[in-house]
This record gives sequence, C-alpha cells and structure tokens, in this order.
Amino acid sequence: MATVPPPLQVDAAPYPFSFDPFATALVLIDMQRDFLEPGGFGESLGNDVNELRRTIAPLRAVLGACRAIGMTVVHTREGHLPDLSDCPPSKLLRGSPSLRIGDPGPKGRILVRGEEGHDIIEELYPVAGEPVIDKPGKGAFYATEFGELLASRGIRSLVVTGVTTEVCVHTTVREANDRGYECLVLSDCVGSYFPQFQRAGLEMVAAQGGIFGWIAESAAFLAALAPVMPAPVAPQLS
Ligand code: TIU
Repeated sequence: MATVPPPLQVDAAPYPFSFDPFATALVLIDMQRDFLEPGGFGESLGNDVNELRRTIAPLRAVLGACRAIGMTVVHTREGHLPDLSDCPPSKLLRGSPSLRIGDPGPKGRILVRGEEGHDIIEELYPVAGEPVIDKPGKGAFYATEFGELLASRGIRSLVVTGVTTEVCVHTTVREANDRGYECLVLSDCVGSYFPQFQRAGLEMVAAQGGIFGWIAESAAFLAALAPVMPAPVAPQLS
C-alpha cells in the first residue's frame, strides 16, 4: 500500500502551518517593474521603492527552493488591455491626475499589458511552464483563470508573496479565504511603500486565531521544505 507522506510544518503565527508541497502553490503577486524599479510608476508617485525591493532577495531564495522541489509556481501581473476596456472608470479616475493608468509613463504606458513597466522584474522572471496570470483587479481571482488553474492542479494551500502587502496581496488572500484556500503569507517576501501598512497588513492576516491565514518568515518556510529538498549534486571529477 502506498504511504502518504506526513504534511510539512512551518513555524508560523498564530500556530504552525501544515501543508503538502504538492497541493500548494507559491504565488508571486505583481513583482512588476512599475512597482519595484527606480524610475517606474510607483516611484513617480513619490513612493520609496526600496521598501518593496527588500523582498527581492528572500523571494529569490524561496522561488529557487520551490522550483527545485517541483512545486507549482504562479506569477501575477496587474494591468489592462491597451484600449483599457477592462479598466472600470472608477479605477481609471483614481490616483494622481497627472499620471493615470494608460498614460505614457517612464517605462511605457502605465499598467498596460505588453509595456516594459508592466512586466516582471528580471530577478524573479518566470521560467518556461510557470503560469503568469494577467489580472485587471487587485485580487488574483477576479476576472482571471487563476481559480481554474489551482483547481486543475489540486491546489489547496497558497504561499503568498509579492507587492503590495495591503493592496494586491491582501485582496488575493481575502479572495482565497472565501474560496477555501489555506494561505501562508511570508512576511519578508511581501512589501508595502508604507511601513505602518506593512505591519498592520501582516498582523491582520494572523489576528483572531488566523482570520485570513498564517504569517511566517521565509527562513521558517525554507526550513520546513528542507526534508523534501533534492540533495545537491556533487561536482563531477573528470
Ligand atoms: N499590486 C498592487 O498592490 N497594486 C497597487 O496598486 N498597489 C498599491 O499599493 N498602490
């Protein structure tokens, strides 16, 4: 009889997070040039992109480990069709009147699919076979194929990373909750331009006995993966 491996456990708040890595997806939310790079849309609005850039190194380590194990990895990008037909007027009219979605920005048209600023930063660029979900909203489920993709792979848990903590990360975690997914948010792999929102956003996830899920540092997640990590390949002696 085939034995079922025990679930892995992450040292997390409000209590340990149990998961099966093969029923879990690593989700990287909107790690796009326009939000993270100097000279992009985020910085042009007066934000300090370094508040987001500190997520890149820990997220690279997590991404590398998940790829090595063969876990499902899903990337998302926030953006709109070039004719903006998928952008509600309420979203279009919000924000700075001098720089709106669809306007020419420092890295092409702001939040428009196919433009330089809309794409994912090089450090975390998807590899062949990793789905990229283009989403017109803040949440990854709204008006996308994300839910169907997770269902088709038997995914029950999400390890959520990306930017920004209180906007697209939170919206996705809330959407996922209502759809029955268990969510672990990696605190050093999510970022906000506003330190007070970063703190409150993380606290809100784990409050009330884990009202939206769990939070943990990436080191705790990597430690939990250690038993299923492939052994490093020894150098070949010739
Ligand atoms: N991806 C995402 O969070 N989109 C935003 O617009 N975030 C802000 O914090 N503005």
